[in-house]
Amino acid sequence: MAESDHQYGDHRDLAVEEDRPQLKHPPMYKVVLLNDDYTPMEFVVHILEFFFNKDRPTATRIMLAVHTEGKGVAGVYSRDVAETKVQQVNSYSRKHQHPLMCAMEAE
Ligand code: TYC
Repeated sequence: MAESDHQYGDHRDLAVEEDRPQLKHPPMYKVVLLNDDYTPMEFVVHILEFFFNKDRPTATRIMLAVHTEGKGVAGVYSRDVAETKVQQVNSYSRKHQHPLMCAMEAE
């Protein structure tokens, strides 16, 4: 036992477990496109390519899924990125006078 342990006793019998840091992954958000009757299919494909980096076959598949099922996931992002995508897509659609709606949902 070390000389310095005399005052408080030594702790060689103490079981110490490392505190595990309580880290959580940040929540992710789905960015969804909603169907409507007026936005041209080609415009939706362009949105998926330009804002969501999809290749043309993938963009076409997602657009058709939204068209037939009512909505579909364009991508999954952190909150800030999802918010920015939604804003960009909605203002771009309005600028081109299309009613396309983009929204986010917690995963
Ligand atoms: N339903 C539209 C049409 O028939 C196409 C469309 C697809 C619109 C997906 C919006 O998110 C959308 N022209």
